Amino acid sequence: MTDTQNPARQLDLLLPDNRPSREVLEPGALLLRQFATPSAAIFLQALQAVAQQAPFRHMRTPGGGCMSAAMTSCGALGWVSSPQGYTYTPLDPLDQQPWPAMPASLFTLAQNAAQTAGYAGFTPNTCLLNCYQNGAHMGLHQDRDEGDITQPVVSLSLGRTGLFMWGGPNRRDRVRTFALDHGDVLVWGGPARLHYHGIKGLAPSSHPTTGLTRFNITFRHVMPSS
Ligand code: MD3
Ligand code: FE
Repeated sequence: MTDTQNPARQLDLLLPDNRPSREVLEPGALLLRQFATPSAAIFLQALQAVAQQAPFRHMRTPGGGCMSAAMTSCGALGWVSSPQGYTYTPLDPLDQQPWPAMPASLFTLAQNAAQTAGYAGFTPNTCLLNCYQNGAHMGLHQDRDEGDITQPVVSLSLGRTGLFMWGGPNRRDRVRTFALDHGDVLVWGGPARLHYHGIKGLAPSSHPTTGLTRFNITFRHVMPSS
């Protein structure tokens, strides 16, 4: 296939030899554009299977509000927000059943991405699935409920483009915004693991498969006692 026939090349998403691009955002943070695109349909199927067992829901927040992104989890532990705070639980509070198992396709993708970024032996035991519709966003925050920050966080974006905000170790640090597209994978570890980040909103676009919806799947290793 020539470059002009390859849609990914036309968008400069692949390197000249057709490998996905890698962008070092800063030490410990790597953006693997299009890393998951070849198998994206499989990952969307896995997401749907999880959501069939543990539906997306808008969780309440300690501040008295409600998350504008709908969420669910899979794996041994699931992330839960409630008026009492943020925590990881072995049971889905909606039905008191264990969270769905992490689909092997997703576990393997996360492990491969981590390995590519230099984190061998990533063993995520929790996977948070976020669903963004028109108007949804996620304010600047740190991910620090895991108890183990020696392992990285891996995130997979699927569907409509999201506008990602990426700051520094302090809330007041300068924030950069960039687009996360279908198939893009981020790996954050080391010094970048506790940086502030969020989702400003969705791009004025739609995706051939998911329409106006954006999904994000994050993989983490949580200390079960935390
Ligand atoms: C940087 N999700 O679920 S993914 C989250 O697109 C979350 O739904 C966003 O932030 C989303 O907590 C952003 C990219 C991401 C995820 C985790 C990180 C960036 C990160 C953890 C530490 C530093
Ligand atoms: Fe986060």
